[in-house]
Amino acid sequence: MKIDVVTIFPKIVEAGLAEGVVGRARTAGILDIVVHNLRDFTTDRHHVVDDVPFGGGPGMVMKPEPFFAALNAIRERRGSPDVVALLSPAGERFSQQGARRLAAMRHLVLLCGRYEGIDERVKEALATEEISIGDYVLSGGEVPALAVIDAAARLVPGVVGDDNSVEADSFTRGLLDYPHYTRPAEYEGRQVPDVLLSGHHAEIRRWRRDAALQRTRERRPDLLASAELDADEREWLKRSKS
Ligand code: JBZ
Repeated sequence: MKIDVVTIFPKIVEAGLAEGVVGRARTAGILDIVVHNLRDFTTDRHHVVDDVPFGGGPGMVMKPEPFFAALNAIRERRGSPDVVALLSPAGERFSQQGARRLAAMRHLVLLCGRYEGIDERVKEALATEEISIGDYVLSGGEVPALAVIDAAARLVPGVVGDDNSVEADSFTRGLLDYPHYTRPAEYEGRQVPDVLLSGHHAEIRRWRRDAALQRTRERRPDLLASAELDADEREWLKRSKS
């Protein structure tokens, strides 16, 4: 999978992509990610990327020309992308379903904004979509871009070493995860549930399934509506309703 990121803070983005699962997949050649400095696509001596807003008002707006030049360079050097996503508070909320859709693309471009916003013509003429990671105020699109890359990349075959671990992930089935424990079996007076030490694999599976369902109902009941539940799980929820 090819990904290009356009930003005025390439070091922030590179740092977020250098380690962990994504870093390893880059080294292994499974992910071909290039981070571009937007200032490299300016033509003035001072590499200015922003300007005052037409109509007045506070703050600065990112100029369109550097983004257009960056996209032209990406098309020439890297080919035509399938998706050009602008990270923006006005975008569609990113979700695991959105991650699955992007993970199936061959070439993705992510445009990061800063300042008060980006000239609307970048959205109109360059972006094929706008993505937001959630309702909180951020100072730029770099952290959202890293979140989108991480979520999508994990779903690309070979990026996560163990397919079983992706399959087991919370949200793969639309439920919260069950509680995890490792040694020691007792720590500061807190015991690991006996069933997990019992070696009874069927009972362990059942305990984990019930714990995941209980937790999801308590903390994220909204998830149950669209979770992939089998007949047993629906029955357990019905029976255990308190
Ligand atoms: C995002 C100006 O650049 C920004 C500012 C806030 C922001 C983004 C880009 S993307 N918030 C989000 O994902 O919600």
